[in-house]
Amino acid sequence: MCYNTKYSDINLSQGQVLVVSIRFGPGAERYEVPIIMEMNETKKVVLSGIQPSGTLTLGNYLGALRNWVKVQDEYLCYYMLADLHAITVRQVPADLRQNCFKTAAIYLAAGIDPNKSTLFLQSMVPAHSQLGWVLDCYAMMGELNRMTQFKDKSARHADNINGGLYTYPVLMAADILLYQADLVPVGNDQLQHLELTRDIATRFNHAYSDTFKIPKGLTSETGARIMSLSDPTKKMSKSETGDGTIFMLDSKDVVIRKIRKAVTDSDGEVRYAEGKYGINNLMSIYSAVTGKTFEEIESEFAGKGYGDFKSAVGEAVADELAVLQNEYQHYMSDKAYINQILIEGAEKASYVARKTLSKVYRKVGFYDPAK
Ligand code: ATP
Ligand code: LTN
Repeated sequence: MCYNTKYSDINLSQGQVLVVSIRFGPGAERYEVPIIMEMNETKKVVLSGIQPSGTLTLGNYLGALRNWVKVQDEYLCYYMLADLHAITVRQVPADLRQNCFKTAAIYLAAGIDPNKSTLFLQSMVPAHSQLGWVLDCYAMMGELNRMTQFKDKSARHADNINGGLYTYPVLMAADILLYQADLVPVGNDQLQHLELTRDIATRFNHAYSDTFKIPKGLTSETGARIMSLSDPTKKMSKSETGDGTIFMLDSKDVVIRKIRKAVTDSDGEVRYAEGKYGINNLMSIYSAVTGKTFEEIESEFAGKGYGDFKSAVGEAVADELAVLQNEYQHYMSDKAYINQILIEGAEKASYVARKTLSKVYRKVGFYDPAK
């Protein structure tokens, strides 16, 4: 039997992979055959990920997620839930499962559009672990010893300094290189890992022949490094408990309260200056959310105290998050939809990742009886 189906309403852009499932078979017995169509790749490729190790923070949003949404039309984007990375720190299994699902809903609520970008769960694409192992053999201990995130996290989790925590940046390199990514939108704290990715890729390309694209970071001017409200010399992070972190799902009251309590100096003047860590941080947040420059913010609050400024920051952040929280509730009530997105996303991602992996396997000399 032959069906001629017109896909006139499917707008497949250059480089996107389309997975079509055809259902056939009598009665309730149905078979699904995925067919993958691929357009010639011309758009630049973007890949990024966030660990689903808790509720995402304002730092994750302003430093990463919001920028992912902005570049979706221009680039061919792969956005991952980095669950393999999350287990480098002990997770409660039920919480990790739930956080994966919730983070997928947050990605969608923030505006990641599965018709434009591939949204997937890292553990569903085995090529990440497979390439990660190969690249472990091309990363030097001296390089890994220099990683500041490893040093920070091993100090914070002194009872669990495991091998995964140490080789974490190599798995991140595998994530990026599998998709031949040109650009990686991340916050400033990840630039050292990105530099290592470039070094590993260059080393591999020199040892064999050109295999990997050498990626570049993509950081935003504002929001690339949001600091903790309770200690503005430290990065705001989802694993910090207490009032220093604003979570994307915090209610308006909580956001306003946390910002009101934010640590500031005693100078009393809203201006961006060396050493005014707390105010600088609030100005960065306000600037990222409202689009106002530091000069505009300084003149808006000239002659006013920190109280007025903090109220304005609180309102602006809460309003931005409220829109997203509404969408989030909507997605959370549609489990089947999210599951379907994750299944399709993993199929599309696997297709692309497998191509790079088999190239790598061939180059390093693994025997393939089929060839
Ligand atoms: P954890 O506390 O579990 O280590 P995290 O909050 O630091 O996590 P990640 O999953 O490591 O978040 O980071 C995901 C993305 O969010 C990365 O691109 C990272 O650069 C960005 N990011 C995280 N925290 C901030 C921050 N405070 N400011 C700007 N960007 C951030
Ligand atoms: N290491 C990142 C999360 C992450 C990532 C990636 C970011 C894992 N794989 C690939 C960009 C590209 C972090 O801890 N912030």
